[in-house]
Amino acid sequence: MTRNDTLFDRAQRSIPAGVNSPVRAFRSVGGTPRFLVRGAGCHVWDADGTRYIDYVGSWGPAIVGHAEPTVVRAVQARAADGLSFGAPTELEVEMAETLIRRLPSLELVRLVSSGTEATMSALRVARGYTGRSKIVKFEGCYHGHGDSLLVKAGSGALTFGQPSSAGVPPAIANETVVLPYNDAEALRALFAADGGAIAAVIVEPIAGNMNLVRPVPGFLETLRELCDAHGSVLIFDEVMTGFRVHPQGVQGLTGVTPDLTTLGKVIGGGMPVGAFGGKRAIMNVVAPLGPVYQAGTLSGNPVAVAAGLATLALTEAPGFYERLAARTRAFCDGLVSAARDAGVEFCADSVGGMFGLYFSPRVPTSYAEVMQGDKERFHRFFHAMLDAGVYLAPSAYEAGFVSAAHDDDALAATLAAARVAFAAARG
Ligand code: KE4
Repeated sequence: MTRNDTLFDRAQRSIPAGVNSPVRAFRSVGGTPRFLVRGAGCHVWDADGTRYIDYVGSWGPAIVGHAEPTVVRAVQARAADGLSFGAPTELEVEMAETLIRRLPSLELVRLVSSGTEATMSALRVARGYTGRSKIVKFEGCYHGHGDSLLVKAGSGALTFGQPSSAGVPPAIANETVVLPYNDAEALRALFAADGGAIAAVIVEPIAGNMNLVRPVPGFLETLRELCDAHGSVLIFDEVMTGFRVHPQGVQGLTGVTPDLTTLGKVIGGGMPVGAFGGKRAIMNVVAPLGPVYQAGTLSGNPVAVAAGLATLALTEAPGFYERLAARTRAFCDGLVSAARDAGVEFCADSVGGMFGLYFSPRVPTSYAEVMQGDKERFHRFFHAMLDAGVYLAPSAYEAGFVSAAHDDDALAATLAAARVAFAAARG
């Protein structure tokens, strides 16, 4: 029994499936989850002392690497003055001003403690602002575990084959319309039939929870056009893509401007910070300004915000995003070359510091195409890479992440491991 095995047995006696978030349980890839004890730069260590090159990065937050010294010092200094007050602090004003400065579509923004809180709050704001109830989401997109959004969701829900969760009352689920991602015509038809009843369309503007799936040309523009025509609120869920794929997220990359944006992950740098915001006219409905209630004991928590601000400051270094995108692209190109040499059908895609790996003939543009990928091959590849000291997301339906701390040595070691792992994956 390894330390990981012992800890996993112990954890399952007190925590459902031994984990505090389902995707961590390794249920789809099999085997024992690694109990991580330390991170530094692009590396993490597990309870048995094994070191891994980390391409999960806490599912996106670790964009500057683990235990980055300036981030750690910011947290230590802030914590020394008290952890939380439940009162306004200057630091959360600085965070709000930073987000507004970096995302021009934001006029007012509220901080929360997770991406789930951000998306559930944004939906309530859209419903309160429009007076309508119906929302539209897309199959394979994951927006956290709010009731209205656990309908044909991605990420862990998709990984375990329960895209629509038990426990969501039909009365709530029936207010959520799910369409195929990238299917603009299906959206046109829905709005033609029911546009006046639609409060909001929420979308991952680059999907990362059914693996990485880009919007096809015109898809986001169509969302914008139809929401304008029917008075519906367009919500870009940039919890994963915000400050990850571009200095201004997908809205900066594409020029398509949402009415509301949800954020998380990078803006907390590994500490619990989320945010929702957008047009002042819409955000004016948020309590206590307006009638839409939303609250949080630890919202804007100064220690968490200190980590986020220090992380965001590091991403503003000259050339940060260019270097991150180039490194991520080199990672993908190297894997494609290794797979070709091993005679394995494989492709990869990346946008900024986020990537997708597919055991498929071509990069998928829809949920249906993602589902045609060779999941068993991925599982064999995942474990061969894990055994070689490379920690990938334990699911064929997750995007992966490169950080500013992934250097040439880490990339070379990863590609050396991949040459062996693809041969193992071939089966
Ligand atoms: P959190 O509540 O997990 O902070 O954020 C929910 C969320 C919302 N929107 C998007 C686009 C997201 O990707 C997420 C969370 N992402 C997953 C990873 N695919 C978190 C990992 C997990 O659930 O443990």
